[in-house]
Amino acid sequence: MSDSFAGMFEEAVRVLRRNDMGGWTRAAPELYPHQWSWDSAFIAIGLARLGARRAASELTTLLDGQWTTGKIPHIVFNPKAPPGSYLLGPEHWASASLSRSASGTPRPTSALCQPPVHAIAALRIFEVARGTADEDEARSFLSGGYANLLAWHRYLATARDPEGSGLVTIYHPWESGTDNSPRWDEALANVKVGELSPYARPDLGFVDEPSERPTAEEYDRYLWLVDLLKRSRYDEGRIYRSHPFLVKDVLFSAILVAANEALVEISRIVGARERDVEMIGRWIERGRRGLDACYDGDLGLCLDRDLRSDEPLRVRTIAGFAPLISGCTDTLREKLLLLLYSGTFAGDDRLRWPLPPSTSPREARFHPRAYWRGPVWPVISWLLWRSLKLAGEEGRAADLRRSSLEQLAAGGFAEYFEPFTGEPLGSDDQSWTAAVALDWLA
Ligand code: 2M8
Repeated sequence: MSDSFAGMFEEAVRVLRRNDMGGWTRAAPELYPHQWSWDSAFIAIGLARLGARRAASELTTLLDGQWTTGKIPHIVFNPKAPPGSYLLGPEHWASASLSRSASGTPRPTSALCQPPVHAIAALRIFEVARGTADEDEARSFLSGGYANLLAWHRYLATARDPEGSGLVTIYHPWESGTDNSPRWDEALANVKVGELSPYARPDLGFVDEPSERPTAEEYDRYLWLVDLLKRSRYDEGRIYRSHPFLVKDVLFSAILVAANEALVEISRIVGARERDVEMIGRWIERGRRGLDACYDGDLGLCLDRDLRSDEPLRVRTIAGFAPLISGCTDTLREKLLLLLYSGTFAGDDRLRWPLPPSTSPREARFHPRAYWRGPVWPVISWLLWRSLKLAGEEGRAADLRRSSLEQLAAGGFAEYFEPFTGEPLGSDDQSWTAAVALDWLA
């Protein structure tokens, strides 16, 4: 561990212990009192550094919430969370009563999903445990979880991609994990909000300023989209026919390719059938082809596509670097890296640290404090760092890691950071931030 970050590892452990709910971890102490899907995957990656058993239980408790369709819901609820502490509780989603596929889960769940970091996390637990006393434990966790992970990826490759495009369709900005990113502005603008019951915003009580959270207009649309999904009884066919927000998400799709690469390795470790391995291989190829087709030569980025308007969503955000995460040709990687380190992203000389902001500061809709519209997110930095390492970009990966740790040393384990000042924003003691720090420091 590097001396200059002495004490940070222990601090990160303290945050994860504070948020430990007994076998699983809430995403943040107050703002997010439940178990979130991709948060838990990142948390498991961090916890792997403390032992396989607790890291594995982070994922198995999440997988207990899996629907029979294979979907891993974006929230598995905490039965002990104070009533009203999070805007949409289990009673609002009513998942088990509206959909038979959600009825068998021990804890209630939401009905959306989030990017599939889980297989990457599961493999990481094994890799860290390999050659230690935890190896058998990690191997049996992989054997137990393999079928769930395969069912999850199959759900994404089929129900979420009936076109066979290699790209995942999302039904709600929350599914992207980058909720208020300008990626979704145009598609959301086409959603006509109907009659909504009045609602309060508990989230605004847990941050310093309302500008750090999505706007009232955005929230109206978020809630209206959930209402429409409920009316479809969360049935994929009905949603596909009638839902006004259907978007091919390039970041989600790229994470799926990376997760499928991890699943191939897992399938070998657990001795899965050869035809599974071949099928996953086909998903990987299809995913890369789909992402290639989304590359926009003018912006030099990969763009999401609105299926309702059949138009690409033209805005420069971190999601545009999706092919770095999925893996791509050397030529495309070179082009993307040039842009990533240019003044349009991490090379902007006003930045406190050379870390990629969630939205390019050169975009008119960039906002340095507004959540996914500009701030730097350590988990995204971690994903890019991992991709750089896999691509053999050791020097760039090392710099990104160091700058990220400097950001955390100065601002703590915040949810996200103002890119120019480094000010910590959103929630304090955010679990996934502490988790990626553990992985970087171990
Ligand atoms: C944020 O999203 C939730 C809705 O899912 C919210 O704002 O209430 C996002 O940053 C998302 O990516 C993250 O998983 C979640 C919990 O950290 O918070």
